Parts: sequence; C-alpha cells; structure tokens
Amino acid sequence: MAQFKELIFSGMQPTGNLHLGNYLGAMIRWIELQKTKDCIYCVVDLHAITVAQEPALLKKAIREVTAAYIAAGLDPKKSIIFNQSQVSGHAELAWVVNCVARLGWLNRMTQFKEKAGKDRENASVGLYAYPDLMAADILLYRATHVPVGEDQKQHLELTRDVAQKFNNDFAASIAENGFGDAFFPLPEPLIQGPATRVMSLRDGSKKMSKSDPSDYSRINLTDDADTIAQKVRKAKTDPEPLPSEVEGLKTRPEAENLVAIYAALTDATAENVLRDHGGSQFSGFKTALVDVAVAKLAPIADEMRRLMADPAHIDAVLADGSARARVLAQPTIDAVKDIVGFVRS
Ligand code: AQP
Repeated sequence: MAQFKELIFSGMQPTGNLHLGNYLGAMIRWIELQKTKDCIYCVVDLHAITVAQEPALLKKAIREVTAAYIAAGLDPKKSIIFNQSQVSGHAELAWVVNCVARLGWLNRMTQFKEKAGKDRENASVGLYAYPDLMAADILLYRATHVPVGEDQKQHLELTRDVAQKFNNDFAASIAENGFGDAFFPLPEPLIQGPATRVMSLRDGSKKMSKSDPSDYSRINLTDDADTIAQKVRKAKTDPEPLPSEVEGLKTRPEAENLVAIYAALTDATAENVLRDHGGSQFSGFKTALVDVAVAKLAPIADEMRRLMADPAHIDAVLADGSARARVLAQPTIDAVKDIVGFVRS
C-alpha cells in the first residue's frame, strides 16, 4: 500500500456561535496536534449554505469562527487556516466524489435524517450531499487524520469508503499516472478525550448544537463569565448526589455530561473527577464547574472580541491561509483529472 505523508485536516461550520461541544469535541485536539503535526483547519462555509443563511450574518460568522480558532490557540503561521469557498478544489473534487459515492451510502447518513426531519422533500440537495463535500474536503489534501467529535464518525466512514472505491475503480489509471497502488489515503478519524459528544445542558439525550433554539442548551465561546455561570446553574440535573464510580453515571445522562465537561476542561478523566467530587450535591459541583469553565473560556471570549474588532486582520489571515491551501490542493485536482480521464488544457 502506498505511503502517505501525515497530514491533519478538520473544519467547523460558520452557522452560528461555536460552543463548548465544538471546543471540547474537536478544537482542543486540534490545538494539541498543531504542536507536532502539519495541520489544515478550515472554516467550512460551503457546508453552511446547505441550510438557508442570511448573507450578512454568514460573513460575520465566518470571521467569528476564524477568530475563535485563533483565540482558542490555533496559530495561523503554523497551521493553515482558511475558508473553504476560497479554494475551488473543494467544489471541484466534490463533484467527482458525487460520482463515486453511492445513493445507498448517503441514504444511511443519520445526520441528514436528523437535520432534514419530517420535511425531507424540502431539504436542499446540498444537505443530502453534505457528506460527499466533507469527503472531498479531506481527500483534496490527501489528509491522513481527521480530529472530530463523535457525531462525525459516520461521515468519516463514508470518506474512507469513497477513497477506497476511487482507488479500486481507477486502479489501472492510478498506476499508469505514477501513483502506485493507491491515490487517496484512507483517512483515520481521531475521536479522543473525555468529551467527544457533549450533550445539551437542557436535555442529556440531545447533542449540544449551534442550531438548538434554546441558548441555555449550550455554552457559546463568546459567553461572558456571568452568562456561563447562569447557564451552568440552570443546567438540568437529577436529585441524587454525584456517584463515586463512573458506573453510577450510566443511567444519569445529565450528570454524566457535566462530569465529562469538567473532566475535559481540567484535562482529567471522569474517574479523577468523581474521586474528587463523588458524593457532592449538584449545587456544589456546579460551582466548581463554573470556576473551571470561566477560567478556560473567558480568556477565549475576550480574545475573540479583540480580534473581531479588526476584521481586516481576520480577512488577511484567511487570504494567506487560502493561498497556501490552494497550492496544496491544485496537484490533487490535476492528478484526479488525469486519473479520471479528463483532457487538461
Ligand atoms: N456536541 C458536540 N460534542 C462534541 N463535538 C461536537 N462537534 C459538534 N458538536 C459537538 C464537533 O465540532 C466539529 C464542528 O462541527 P460543525 O460546526 O461542523 O457542525 P455540527 O457537528 O453540525 O455542529 P452543530 O453545533 O451541531 O452545528 P449545527 O447545529 O449547525 O448542525 C465537528 O468535529 C463535530 O464533531
């Protein structure tokens, strides 16, 4: 099997404020990986328009997500930070992926079912084909590792299926064009840490999400200390004190969620957290949780506000990142055209 250079790729949608789920599920890992690996972090604006967006708000959200990346600790000099629409290879490769992926594969995608809901006939074609665009995002850079939250596992499996099928379908042409026995790597999901699926603060059975109508369901990265405190205090819990063993969280989704959040914010495990807080009432545990959440998140919110006051700087970061991403994307697009059999002029 061909050898591929290790490369990290991931992205977030500018569909509103980033929240604690995005931060703990993915971004914390991105920051860690950046220390030792080559990383590309994208603001996936093409994905955002799979549901209706107000143009002026979309522009603001793209800059805000970029500001969040930088404020949380991503370094635009080291990692490539850019917005997807500025590198045309994403849309170009997505078309080829559309022609490789099978309808049956997309029909199994649970995120589409959840997002389209009962009004499936009225959902955009883009929302349905979203996983193909995501596969193209990753394969465009022939990325080998993709740090994401648990909810993206199925889309990553589809990406691997697309890569495998492309490698098989075009095996002869891949070899003829000098790429050996495989053109695309099969990218590996990196779903790691104590909070790979952060749940809503109002309902422990629902994922924390930007699109939840209740702002009390999530902690936004832009929330100030008072708002964080209010949201944590109002978070749904049950009447029992915290258990001393992880086993005791099994049937208590809200308690399990708050313990996982605490663990992720303090770089600990749920076992450690329960060793310190087992037997506590929620009132006391929530006070401790507010302290760690504010200590971690308030500086990010402050830095985001500072960065958002200078949109020209954010645009310059995106322009620089887009130029660097284009340089990496173009050889893949050229090679895919050769492999598929297009005449390049
Ligand atoms: N609740 C979560 N827990 C852990 N990880 C999460 N992620 C999202 N929500 C959670 C991870 O964050 C990354 C970026 O996600 P996204 O912005 O592309 O979109 P999403 O997964 O659809 O996030 P939302 O908040 O639910 O957005 P809306 O409401 O617009 O659909 C991904 O790595 C994701 O796993």
